[in-house]
Amino acid sequence: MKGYEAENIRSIAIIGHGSAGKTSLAETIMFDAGVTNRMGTINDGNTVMDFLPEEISRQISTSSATASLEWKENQINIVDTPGYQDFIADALYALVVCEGALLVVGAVSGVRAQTERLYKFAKENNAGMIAFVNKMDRERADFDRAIGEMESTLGANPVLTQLPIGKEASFEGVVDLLTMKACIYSKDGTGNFEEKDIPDQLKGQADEYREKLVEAAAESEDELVEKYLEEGDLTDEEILRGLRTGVVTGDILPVFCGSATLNIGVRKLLDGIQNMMPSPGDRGLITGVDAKGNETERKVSSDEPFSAFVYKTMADPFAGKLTLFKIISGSLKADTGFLNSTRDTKERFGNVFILNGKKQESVPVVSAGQLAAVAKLKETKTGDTLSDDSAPFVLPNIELPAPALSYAIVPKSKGDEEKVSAALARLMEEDPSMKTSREEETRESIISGMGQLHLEVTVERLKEKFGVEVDMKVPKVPYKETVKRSTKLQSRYKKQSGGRGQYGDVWLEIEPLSRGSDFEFVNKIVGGVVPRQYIPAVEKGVREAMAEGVLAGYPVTDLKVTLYDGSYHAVDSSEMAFKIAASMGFKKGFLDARPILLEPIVNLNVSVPEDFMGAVIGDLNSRRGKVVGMDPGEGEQIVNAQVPMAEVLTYAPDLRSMTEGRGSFSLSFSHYEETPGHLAEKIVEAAKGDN
Ligand SMILES: Nc1nc2c(ncn2[C@@H]2O[C@H](COP(=O)(O)OP(=O)(O)O)[C@@H](O)[C@H]2O)c(=O)[nH]1
Ligand SMILES: [Mg+2]
Repeated sequence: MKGYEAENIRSIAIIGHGSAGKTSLAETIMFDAGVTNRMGTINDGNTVMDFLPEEISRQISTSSATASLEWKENQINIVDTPGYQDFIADALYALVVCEGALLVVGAVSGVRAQTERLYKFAKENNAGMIAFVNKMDRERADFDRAIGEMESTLGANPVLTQLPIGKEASFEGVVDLLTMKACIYSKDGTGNFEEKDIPDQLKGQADEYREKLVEAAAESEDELVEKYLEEGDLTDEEILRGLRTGVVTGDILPVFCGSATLNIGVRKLLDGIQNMMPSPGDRGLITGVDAKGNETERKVSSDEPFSAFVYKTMADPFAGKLTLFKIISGSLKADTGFLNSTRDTKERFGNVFILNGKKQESVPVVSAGQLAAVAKLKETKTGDTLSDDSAPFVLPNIELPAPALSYAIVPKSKGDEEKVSAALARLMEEDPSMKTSREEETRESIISGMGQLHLEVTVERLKEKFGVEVDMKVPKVPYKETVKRSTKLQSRYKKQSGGRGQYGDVWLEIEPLSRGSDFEFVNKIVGGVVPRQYIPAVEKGVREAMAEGVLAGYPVTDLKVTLYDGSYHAVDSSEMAFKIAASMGFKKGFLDARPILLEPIVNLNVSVPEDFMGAVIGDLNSRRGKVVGMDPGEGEQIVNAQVPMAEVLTYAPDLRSMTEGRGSFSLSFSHYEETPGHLAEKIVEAAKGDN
């Protein structure tokens, strides 16, 4: 690959819902551009972009993949992204580094929930967009409906650049509204086409949409509007210029169509990418902060100091770590180093690569606007900014959606705990949307992620890459125990049979405290009836009993224990004896003080389209949830509720099926509340069974 200047580079994130045909389209694009000489398929598991074992076995993309190719005078970089919400992090990072987004919409499926989410994020990132209506060869393909949904659901301004010729099994090509020719593709997958006159039955429609296309081009620039109004037409160059301006400003969404697997319409799409998509410089100045934290700007140009943004990390236990980044400014030579300006550490590396899926091409230098990769960096993570040592520059990282689902993981073979946590740490390097934690209260290792599929794939990766096998379990609820009334008791621990005995004697009062008060220990001993040196042992005995739990093995909270009387033996008393007396006494008193179980309550914010509101609220009621408020959002409602954690451990898949994938939610801990009696009984029973 020769070195291209920024204005001749197009970096495109291919986005859209799962199964729209993004990976297949990427494969065909690479074939048409001569990168490969044979088209792989999803079914055969031999595409360039879906190369991970889990992608081949599941036939879906779980990770983004990058390829660089040459098309006419340009270099086109494509980042094929996963379409499922579970793997959205990769799609979001791709949209940060690509100026352009290619929105793939299935001709049968139309616009889906995930299409909407990704479209919205692409807009927020000022990506210039064009759309490709794919699978025109499929049964029930409906081009017009797909266009209608772009307007109504996405709120986009679709501008047709083509009309499909035929559909379903008889789909054979497109009318190119730019050249006003019919392009009839050969059906052998070569992507070759013949230019013919527009068929009679499409002529009227073609004229109508040609006019709309020229109007849309004219409207994006004042100069073009004037000319169009005066002369009634624009030259081909002017039309392309106008369309490109409309794409860069985000005012229009030019639409192409075809079939990825039959290689129909893809060459025309590549021309469209080259002619209409923004180049890296079209984003204008890039704003970040310098070493002192002051706002500063960079021009996308090789003349500026080096800076780059890391959009992907691939961890391979054998080949080592590969870091993928987009060069914002300056250039980078092989066998040098840079500053990780986010972490303020220097990194060194050998080769600089340009990627085609997992294939690496080593290049001597890369410059502004390029996507490239280096291997074996020590500290760099996805979302970091890299800079020239002498000119630190830091871009903000993106905010990923909060994890939606958690599981406890248990190694299949005992003793693998450390191996598992080391492997998880490595996986987190490449997957910023995965989180791990240790729940001290339930003594479980937890992994949290975007959804069921995400966590299942994570567990698969543990096995594939690191050879550790784990089971996923619904995590335990961190219940707590407390009491509802006060009680007083004496507890005497005495062993006096030969030799030195044991003697400790305490009088304790146990009183409930309000929620969230934790624990208070009060010493009211007067006159040394319990000698001073034994008091800490008494408190320790109580604390140990509390940590172990009395009712069902959950930690005790929200109460006060007062030591108000006792007695001792000059020879037999010891710290140990007082600790045991206190611990036994506490347990006895606790059971006498109307013990209850407390359960964690979470704040749940659910975003749903209006149509699903009723179902979601009804479901929350059946989960013992209380709706505390509703905020109208854009075309949707946000339901704020408080729900017992025990009822929403698997809310992610449930909400998904309840809302056809269109609902999303976030969850945070709120407070503890008494568990209703009948449920508490069951939990106590279950705890007895465990022991
Ligand atoms: N008939 C037909 N099938 C397609 C087309 N594009 C993709 N597919 C099939 O649709 C499925 C999903 O494709 P894939 O490329 O994995 O979609 P992605 O999830 O968007 O990457 C695969 O079985 C493909 O073979 C197309 O244009 N026509
Ligand atoms: Mg895919």
